[in-house]
Amino acid sequence: MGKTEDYIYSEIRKHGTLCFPLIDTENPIDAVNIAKKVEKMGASALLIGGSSITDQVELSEIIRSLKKNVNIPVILFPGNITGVASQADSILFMSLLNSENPYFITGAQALGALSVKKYNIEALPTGYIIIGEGTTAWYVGHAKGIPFNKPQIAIMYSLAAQYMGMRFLYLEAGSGASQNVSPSMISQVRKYYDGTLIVGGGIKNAQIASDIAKAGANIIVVGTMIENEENWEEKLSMIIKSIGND
Ligand code: 1GP
Repeated sequence: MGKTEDYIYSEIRKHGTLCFPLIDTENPIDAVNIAKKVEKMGASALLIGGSSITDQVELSEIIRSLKKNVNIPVILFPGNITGVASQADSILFMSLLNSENPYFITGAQALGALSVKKYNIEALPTGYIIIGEGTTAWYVGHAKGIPFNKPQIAIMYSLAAQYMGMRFLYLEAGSGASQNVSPSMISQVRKYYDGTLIVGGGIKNAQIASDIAKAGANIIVVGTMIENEENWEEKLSMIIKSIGND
């Protein structure tokens, strides 16, 4: 097991549910500033990614400056092979399990694997499941979105992920989703899936975050709220306080 994975488990033991802010890489100066702030607030790691990354050289530069300025791990969250960049500590090495296009299940993974090896990035084996429809991740990933009110289907995919050896499972409502994954679906998946449960999409306040944490998520991901809300610092700080046990 690699260094980031060990660190994540030890953080979960210490603090309960963790927050991984998703950093927008379009604006490098902002990325470093935001990273410094979220680290101070108690974020446990940074996720770097999105479906619109096209410039891997620029992405590596941003990660290099993030690494100079923060101590928490920088984890890639790739939407495609262009999301694999040097300098990162680790990568959510994801298979979009409910995609209808094999490219997003194993194709991109095969194309990106040698870069992960070459850059010596720690791979975190992750099953990625998209809940609902209409978001960018759903569209780009050709996902057959699991209806929000069908927890049984989410359970089936989650168990399949576990039996295939995926130690992380990401329940994704999609960036900026109007509806987050429901605490009820999360708690039902939690009863079956033994690994580390990540939940993201539409988490924009402490109430939602706390309900999701209580339902059994180990990690919550917050992206759009940081980009869109003027008082994001106050809100993120409340989110982090609401999910942890310290
Ligand atoms: C998107 O789950 C992440 O992949 C974060 O979603 O942008 O809605 O916070 P938001």
